[in-house]
Amino acid sequence: MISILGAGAIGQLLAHKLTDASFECQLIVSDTDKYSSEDWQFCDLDKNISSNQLQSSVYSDTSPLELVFVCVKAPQLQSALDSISHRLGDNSQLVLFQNGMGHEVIAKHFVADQNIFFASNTHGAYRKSSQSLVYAGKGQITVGALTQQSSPQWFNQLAQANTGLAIEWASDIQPILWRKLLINAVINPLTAIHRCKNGELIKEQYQSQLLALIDETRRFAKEMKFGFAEDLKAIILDVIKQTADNYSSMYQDVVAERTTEIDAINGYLLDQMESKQFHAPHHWALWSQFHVQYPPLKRLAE
Ligand code: KPL
Repeated sequence: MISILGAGAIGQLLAHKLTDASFECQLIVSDTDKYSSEDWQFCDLDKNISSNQLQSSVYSDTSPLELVFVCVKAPQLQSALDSISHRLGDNSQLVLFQNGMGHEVIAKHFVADQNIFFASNTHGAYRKSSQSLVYAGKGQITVGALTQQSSPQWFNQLAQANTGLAIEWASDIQPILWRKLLINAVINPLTAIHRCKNGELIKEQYQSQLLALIDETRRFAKEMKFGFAEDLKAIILDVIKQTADNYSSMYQDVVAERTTEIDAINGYLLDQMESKQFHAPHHWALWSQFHVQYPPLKRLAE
């Protein structure tokens, strides 16, 4: 049984795709979440609407959890894992889907190092309402482990199944997580600030800011000696194109007045830039612009 912690856009996308591919899976939702029925709607890439009966369980249930795809956002990671800690045992495995980096520091309090995995997702999806999901851009999911190099059995079963999720294994996940962090650090705050879909970022009015940020990010990636550095502009523009019809996760959070992943993504990046004494005026300007528009105190008052 695959358990999916969090019924946000990516949690629901996984639940639909795994259910369609006949995997036994359940959504683990907070005790306070209210869902009207077991019927969950799905709008696919061709805008066809279907529905699935998705199994769910609340945090406080007692059945043990073996394989957990952790799909809550970075700011909720600690509290969500705290809420299910009574259901985790020595063999429980956590697959962390959060944007940003460094989340193993929290996961290590709950499971052994060899049971921690990371997933880097570039599929785009957003919720139209709590049980209605729009799949808005095909991407892929790359999975890797904190400690081991070879893929576990559950991964092999998933990768071989016809889920349509384009799942791959990476023996070294760190550069993949970095690449995703750098993509998110440009796209997510810009779409939140300009309140637009990913694809609108290439409009003339946003172009100079977008290109300056991409260039600064590319130079940082080069300084970090990432193999993908020279391709970063093409990579980011391609994600914008592939997910043009999507609302980024940060856009969705600011519109719903939820705490965003700005600290886990841009905060982490700026810390790394500072520790390498990398001059990043465009990223600092983006950080300020975001916080002027969405002041932390306002977000704390939620
Ligand atoms: O990861 C994403 C996000 O919104 O967090 C992308 C790939 C940018 C899709 O919107």
